[in-house]
Amino acid sequence: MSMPEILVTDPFIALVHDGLRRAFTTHDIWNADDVETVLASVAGNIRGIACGHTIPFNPDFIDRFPKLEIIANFGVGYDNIDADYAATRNIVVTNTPDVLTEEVADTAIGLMIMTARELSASERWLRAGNWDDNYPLTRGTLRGKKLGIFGLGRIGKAIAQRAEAINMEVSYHNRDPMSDVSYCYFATLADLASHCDVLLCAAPGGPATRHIINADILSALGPDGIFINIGRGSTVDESALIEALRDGTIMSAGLDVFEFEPQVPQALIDMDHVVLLPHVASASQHTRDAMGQLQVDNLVQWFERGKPVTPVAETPWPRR
Ligand code: NAP
Ligand code: 8YV
Repeated sequence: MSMPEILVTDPFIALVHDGLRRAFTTHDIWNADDVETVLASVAGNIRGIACGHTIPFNPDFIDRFPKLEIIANFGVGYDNIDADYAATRNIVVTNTPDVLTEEVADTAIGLMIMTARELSASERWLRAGNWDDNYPLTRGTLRGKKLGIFGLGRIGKAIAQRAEAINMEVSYHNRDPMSDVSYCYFATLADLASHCDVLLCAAPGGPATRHIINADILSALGPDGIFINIGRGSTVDESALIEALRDGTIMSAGLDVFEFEPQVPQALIDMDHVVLLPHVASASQHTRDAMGQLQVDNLVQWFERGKPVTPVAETPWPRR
């Protein structure tokens, strides 16, 4: 029997490519000289796609694959995929939840401490041979500070647990309050920002959250406020953030994600009081292997047993 044909859109870790090649006939476009030529010859036979964040899966792109059954994303965030449209075509979308939660939460806490205590800048100071002059005492501290989490989901909750362990008071904003936590809930992001000292975004991207962190929210956070983003860059109006950092509307920011990755505005790079990471929150070998295995498992389970492991909410399994 012939193996199902799978399109591979991104340069994944070896574990993913090896796992896919064992089970499927794979067509790679991430390294193709002419992607259009590859797509023209194989799109009609493609039944599954292994994707990352490089291609937007909008209706036009999805419709190029008439036999498509499943889109398996590498990552828990899938704002790159129009999952509502995929549902109308009976295509299952899968992501990689849970296996990265603890790693991302560790990174979020690390980024928050780095930002409040200027650890990147003080290391640059040492490397520049300046130890003879004491590094200036930091204005920022987490002592006695309140953490406001925008997006208290799997990752947000793991961050909250860690924040409690370092004695921060935690509150949050989601669209709806959660019944299984005792943290203070704010029905609006503006009220959360006014209440907290550190505003941390662990929310998904997509149209519902685009630019939700704007000049008004940053102004509500205030001149002693710190903004941390581990969620998605699209949630922030990056121009408004740059302005707020320039004019002291907020004190500082720690960013793992950006609006137009991999581009990082020069204005941010030129600022010494912000901490900038290249979207590495889940990027340990351990966690990326677990994500990759789950992506492969979703495709294999679908074609062997007709049952995805981790379908997203828009394309539940069994189908409604
Ligand atoms: P999750 O469990 O689905 O949590 C998302 C939370 O955001 C939920 O509590 C949800 O609550 C809230 N939310 C969603 N839309 C909202 C809106 N419009 N307004 C207010 N709250 C909203 O997802 P997760 O596993 O924690 O992952 C969260 C996100 O982290 C991912 O989508 C991804 O973008 C990002 N991420 C980044 C990295 C990185 O490398 N930096 C790594 C992994 C994940 P309600 O539904 O009640 O509103
Ligand atoms: C990955 C992420 O860096 O899971 C997510 O949503 O943003 C990260 O874990 C990304 O998916 C790999 O490109």
